[in-house]
Amino acid sequence: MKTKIFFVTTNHNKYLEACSIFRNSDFLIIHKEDKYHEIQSNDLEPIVRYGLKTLSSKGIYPIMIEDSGLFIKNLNGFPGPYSSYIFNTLGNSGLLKLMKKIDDRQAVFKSVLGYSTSSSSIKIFEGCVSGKITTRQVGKSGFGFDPIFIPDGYTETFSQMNIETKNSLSHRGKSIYLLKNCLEI
Ligand code: ITT
Repeated sequence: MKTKIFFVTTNHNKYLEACSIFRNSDFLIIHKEDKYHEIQSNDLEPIVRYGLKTLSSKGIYPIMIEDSGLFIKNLNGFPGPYSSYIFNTLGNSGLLKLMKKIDDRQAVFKSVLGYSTSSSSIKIFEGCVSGKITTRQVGKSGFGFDPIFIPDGYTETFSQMNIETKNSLSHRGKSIYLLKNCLEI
C-alpha cells in the first residue's frame, strides 16, 4: 500500500507536477485544495515555515506545501514572493510590457518545499532554475509564467514542454525530487 502525502495548494498544476514525479513510487500525492496564511517576506522559506506551522492545527500528516516565485534580475528580483499577486493583476502581457525596454532578460525561478510529519518535524527542500524572459508568450501547456520563461541551455519555453521535461529542469521539479530522494533513502 502506498504512503499518502497531503499536498496543500490552491494550484492544481503544482499537484499534477508532484503526481508525475511520484508516479512510480511508494507514495501517493493527495490534493488538499486549501489556502493557508502567507506572511509577507522577501524570502520564500519563512513563508513556507509559517504556513506549515498554521496548518499543524489541522493535524494532517504527512503534509507538504510549496511556495515559488520568479525573480527577474533587472527588476531587482521582482516579482519574487509577490509572483502570485503580480500574475493575477498584471498577467504575462503586463509583465512583458513592463520589460519592454529591458535587454538583460535573465531571471531565476525559485521553489521552497516544506514537508512535515508532525508539528516538530519540518524539512525544507529548495530548487531553482535560471533562464530568460521571452519578448512574447509562446506555448500552450503549463501555467503562470510558463509561456514567458526559457530555461538556460534550451530554446523552448516551459509552456512548450511536456510535464516530464519541465519537471526535469524546473525549480519545483528539483525541490520535489529532493523530497522524493530523501523519502526513498
Ligand atoms: P499555492 O496555493 O500553492 O500558494 P499559488 O499558485 O498561489 O499556489 P505560489 O504562490 O507558489 O503559488 O506561486 C506564485 C506564482 O508564481 C504562481 O501563481 C505562478 O503564477 C508563478 N509560478 C510559480 N511556479 C511556476 C511555474 O512552475 N511555472 C509558471 N509560473 C509559476
